[in-house]
Amino acid sequence: MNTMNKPLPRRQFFKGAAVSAVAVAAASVSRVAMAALPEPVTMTQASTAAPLVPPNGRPYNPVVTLNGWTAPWRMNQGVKEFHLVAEPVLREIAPGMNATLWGYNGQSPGPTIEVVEGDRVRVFVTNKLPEHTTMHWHGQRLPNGMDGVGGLNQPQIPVGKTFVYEFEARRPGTFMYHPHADEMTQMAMGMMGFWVTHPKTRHPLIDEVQRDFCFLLNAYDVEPGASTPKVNTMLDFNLWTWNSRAFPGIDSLNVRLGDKVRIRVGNLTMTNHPIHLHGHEFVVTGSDGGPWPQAARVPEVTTDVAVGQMRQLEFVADEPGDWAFHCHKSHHTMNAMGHNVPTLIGVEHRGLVQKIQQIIPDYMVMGERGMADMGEMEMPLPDNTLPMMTGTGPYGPIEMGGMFTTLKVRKNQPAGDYSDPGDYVMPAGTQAYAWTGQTLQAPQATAQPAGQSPVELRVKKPGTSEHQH
Ligand SMILES: [Cu+2]
Repeated sequence: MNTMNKPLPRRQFFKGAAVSAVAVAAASVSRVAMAALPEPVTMTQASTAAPLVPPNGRPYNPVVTLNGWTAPWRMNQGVKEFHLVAEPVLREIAPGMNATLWGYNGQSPGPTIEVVEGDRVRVFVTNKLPEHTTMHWHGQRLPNGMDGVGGLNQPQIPVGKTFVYEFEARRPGTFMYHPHADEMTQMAMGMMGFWVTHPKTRHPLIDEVQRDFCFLLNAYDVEPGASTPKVNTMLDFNLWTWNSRAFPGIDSLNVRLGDKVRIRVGNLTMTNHPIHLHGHEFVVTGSDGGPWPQAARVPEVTTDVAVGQMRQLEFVADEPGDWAFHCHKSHHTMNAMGHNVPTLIGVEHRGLVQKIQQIIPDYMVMGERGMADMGEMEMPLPDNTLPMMTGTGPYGPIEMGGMFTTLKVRKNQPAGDYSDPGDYVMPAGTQAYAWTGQTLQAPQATAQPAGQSPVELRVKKPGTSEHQH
């Protein structure tokens, strides 16, 4: 898995910020300079960026976007200004596979936007796509004309144009953004991003946490060997991703033992995802509807995130180890190539192989003892294609792809350090092991309860008289 904490390439942004400072000072003389947009920040990597500690405005504990980053802003006379550029991007889904997607500022998803309850926010959206777009701010309270449904609330943003959205972030919570224009295409191509509004003061239903992670659930249908998603797919997606990354490309969530952890998840796929954490129970503390009342919070180890929903999972990471964290739909923890393979479990067809190979020289036996062989097989794949299940752990292939990663809980992970601590070293005597002693005979149920006659089975077939067996 990739290491984290790559610094943001912020030089471009600060160059823009410096220009704007001049513009603000000269506002009375130059309206043209005032109109200068904040320089868009472009991200070239798919690694997890370090949290962006707010350089101005109200302080807060920033989130960490899994395989993503937070957009820097320009403070302009008390307004936080962001600049999102909708454009074609190249996204590494996992090492060995790049997808040609549409996104924002160089990546899909776009950067996370973090603001504080009560902040005035101005977002410039520049359209560098080959077709029109808009931006919808999912879950926000805002004026109707800022809601971004093309045709309903505003004209579409034409190719090459910039629109401005401005509103106050009225509710603290977990939100997302995406186009409301040619949605099926634009979301199938990866256009989306996360939005977090931090509370401005202590909120009775929003706890302070040491680690605050966020990511979006998304899915693509990319033919093996291709790189552009099929945009008309409705059901049969073959790449199940978190923030447009598939395991083993998804970074681990690295925390310190005893940390209170929040994980914010939003679903922009076309199906539901039961998100499952090993080794701990969590409570769902809120959604895009806001913080949940205490009475609505129950312990869970899996929570379903339906289409268009967001959930906040919270727990104390008090069990050290490398804990699996994944979608519980087993076909969502697989990559492409897992589809349309017939079930061959129990089918002995090795005798046929030589005959078939006379016709199809590359023919291979697959799956007659289960599919686990696939995790180890060195099968030639088309270029730019992920094997079906590829992650490797300290004890062998993990046999997962797709929506899978790990929560790494370590006693000596320093506070604020998000780097990957490596594999967990288990204390002696705490790991399952191969049994080498005598195999015990399992006790058997007696054939019939004492003192009773054998059970009779009567079958009545349609159109026949009753038979006794
Ligand atoms: Cu799923």
